[in-house]
Amino acid sequence: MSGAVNTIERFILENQPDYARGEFTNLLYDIALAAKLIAIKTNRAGLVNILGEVGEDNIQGEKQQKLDVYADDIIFRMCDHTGRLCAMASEEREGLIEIPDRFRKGSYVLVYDPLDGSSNIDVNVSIGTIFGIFRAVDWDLRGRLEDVLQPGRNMVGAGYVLYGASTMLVYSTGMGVHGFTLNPELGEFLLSHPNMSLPEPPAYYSVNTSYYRRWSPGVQKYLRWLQGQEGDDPQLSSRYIGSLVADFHRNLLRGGVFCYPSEMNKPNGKLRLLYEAAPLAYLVEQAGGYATDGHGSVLDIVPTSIHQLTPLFIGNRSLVERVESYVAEEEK
Ligand code: FDP
Repeated sequence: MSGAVNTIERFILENQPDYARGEFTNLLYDIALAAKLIAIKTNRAGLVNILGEVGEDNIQGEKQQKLDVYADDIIFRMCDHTGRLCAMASEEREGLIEIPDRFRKGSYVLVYDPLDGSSNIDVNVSIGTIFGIFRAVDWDLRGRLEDVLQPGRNMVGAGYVLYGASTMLVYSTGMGVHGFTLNPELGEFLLSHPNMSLPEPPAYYSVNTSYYRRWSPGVQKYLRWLQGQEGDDPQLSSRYIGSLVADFHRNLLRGGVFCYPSEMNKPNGKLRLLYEAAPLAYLVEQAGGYATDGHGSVLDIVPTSIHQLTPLFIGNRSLVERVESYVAEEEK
């Protein structure tokens, strides 16, 4: 074999700043290990169903867990006792997740969606985990709500894991976006996509067009522009999986825009700001792109609650900025 094998552990270690104490680096390892455990389970999703439905006992007499609950539990248990975090927030849990009193607390905060795209789990379509990392607001105190309610702009790292034809972990700590593919024989994430950036010209737009009638006139006009009906044709093709991580990943590799706009009866759309939109907005900026809620950068929105929703348009800057101008035009 020629050349060095660049594992995620090696890459993270080699890229940590000289002053690093290892706390942040080790947190990334913890997430990578949780991702491997979740990947093992998602790869067996069909088999698990054959062996027993959710809610029934499996052959060991244990209760079968839903995959998203399982993924949440793995991440929580991987991170609760390490002394690296002072708080967490998860899509699967209502309130702030405090570090149990019996454990030392750390100075970082983890927000995560353990298994995004849950409607795709049972049909063997790609799903993913999304995460974002903040520094605690006050390092001396145990975790408080204000530690998680920070704008995406304050993130010190973010990433996702895609459980697809292969498992990939893509992350950034503010020095570019790097992708690793899980080698199942080695059980290691290997560097496969260094320095990812959104290609130009972009190839795709991704949106659930069946909601067209529920959008504002500005967003409807934007869709027509994406389709080349408004002149200045961006020459895009359409792809929509309906799994945010998978749609985002494809567009990161090929160039494009993913949209989940607000709707007449859903003024803030469907996606969650803190642990879905903001981490991907952080990544997309690192890859040279942009994410907006239609009015301004998603990274500047200060959350007021853990499960807050936001409209999302994310991808190549040239495509995303156009929606802001159409929305501004309609609001004049
Ligand atoms: P899901 O409902 O399957 O969990 O985050 C929610 C999400 O998936 C995203 O992954 C996905 O992009 C979106 O919802 C799909 O929503 P629609 O079915 O309304 O298009």
